Parts: sequence; C-alpha cells; structure tokens
Amino acid sequence: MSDYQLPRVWKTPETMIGLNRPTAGSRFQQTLPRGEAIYQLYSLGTPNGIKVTIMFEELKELGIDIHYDLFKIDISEGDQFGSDFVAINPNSKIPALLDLSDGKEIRVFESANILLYLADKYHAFLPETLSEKTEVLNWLFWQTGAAPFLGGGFGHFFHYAPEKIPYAIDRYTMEAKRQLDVLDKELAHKTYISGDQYTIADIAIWSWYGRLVEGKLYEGSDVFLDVNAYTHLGRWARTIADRPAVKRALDKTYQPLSDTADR
Ligand SMILES: N[C@@H](CCC(=O)N[C@@H](CS)C(=O)NCC(=O)O)C(=O)O
Repeated sequence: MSDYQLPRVWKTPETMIGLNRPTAGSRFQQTLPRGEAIYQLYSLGTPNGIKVTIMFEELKELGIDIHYDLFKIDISEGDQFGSDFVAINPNSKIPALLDLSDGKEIRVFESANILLYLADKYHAFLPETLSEKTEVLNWLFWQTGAAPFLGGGFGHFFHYAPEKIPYAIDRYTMEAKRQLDVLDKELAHKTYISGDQYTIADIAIWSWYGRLVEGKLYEGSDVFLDVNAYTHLGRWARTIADRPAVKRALDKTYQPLSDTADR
C-alpha cells in the first residue's frame, strides 16, 4: 500500500515541474513561419498529427489540387507553448491548421475537427445522407473520446511513466483491450468502420488503433495487448496501411521552425 496522503488543496509537486504545468496560455513569444500554400499545418508525426497529413494526401489522391506547408512543432521542446501557436490553438496541442484561402484566415484545431473541416470543404470522405453521415460521426466522436484512454491512460502508464504502477497499467490495459474488441466486433461484418466506404472515421481511428496493432505505437505493446487476437481489426489496419496516400503521409518531411523564439 502507498503511504501517499491526499493534501486538502493540491499543489504542483516540485518533481513534476517541467513541460507539463497546470496552467494554459503562451509562455514565450514565437513567430511561426508561413509558406506559400493556402494551408499552413503545424504538426508532428504522432497519431493525432498523422490524421491530417493522411487526409491531405487522400484528397490529393482524388485529384484535388491541394497544397499545404508542413511545419514541425517539437512538443518535447515546448514549441506548442509559443505565442503564435497558442493563438491558433489555445489548448497547446498539435495538430493546428491555418486556412488562408480567399484572403481570410481560419484557424482549425482538434484533429477530428480538422478532418471534418476538410471533408466538408471538399465533399470527400464523408457521405452526404444524414444516416450515413451520422454513422461516420458516431465513429469519429468515438475516437476522440476513446483515444485519451489509450494514449494518456494505457500508453502513459505502460511506456512513459517513470515507475510501473500495476493498478494503473491493469486498469488502462483492460480499457484498451475493451476498445480493441469494440473495433474488432464491428469490423467483423464491415469493410470499413462505418460501412463499405473509407471515411474520415477510418483515418482518425487507424491513426491510433491501426498504428497500435501494427506495433508502431508503444514498444512491446502489440504483444502485451495480444493484438493478433483481433483478426478483423488486423485485416482493416493492413488494408488502410497499404493505401498510397497513407504511405506518403507517413513519409512526409516536416520543415523545422526557424528559431524566432524568445524563450
Ligand atoms: N484532442 C486533441 C489531442 C491532441 C494532442 O494530444 N496532441 C499531442 C500530441 S499527439 C500534443 O500536442 N501534446 C503536447 C502536450 O501535451 O504538451 C486532438 O485530437 O487534436
């Protein structure tokens, strides 16, 4: 049993002061670079980040003339707390997108919302009929609700936490496996997660759960979670991994920020 005593009012422990803090807002002035394209994407090759590069590459694959500049926000260096980035996403998380088309400047944050924004704008990867669209949104919102338990819960305690805490690992492994079973049972009778069409829901879910079952998320977690048992999920994950746009998106080079930060 731990000898931890709950204080009446929580204060940040000295040992936890680092990039994570219990406050929001920018921490330093930083001017973000801008390229020539109408879309400026500030991101990184993480599961939430790759959703957007996959979407852009899929739109290109449809023959749409679309261009974006891709800049690296190094979250391990704290770039997400620079003033320009926080002005685009006050939540200080990648990915964040600026749409500069038609002389306007629209900021878009939350990866699922960026997918929805681009799907709406280009009428792609999101069906138009209410019933089909609703089923896609069921799964898109499922992903945004479920993945924090996979990443912030399971991934954190399995891989990143400085000590292995059995209660936390067991609790989040149980939930991660339950989520894998949800997907596997659905995919037993459908090609894609919302039916027979590939949509933004597949892009969002694959970026987390597809990468997990491919063994690309947290080292050793594919074996630990026995992902091969989820055969339908595995079939779906491989189908999406084979898409040319997905391969291109995973190979993308991120331009570094020129060092304009005043930290
Ligand atoms: N719900 C957000 C989550 C974004 C998110 O958690 N991004 C992570 C990387 S995958 C991040 O920027 N972390 C930096 C930090 O927490 O300081 C989304 O889907 O866009």
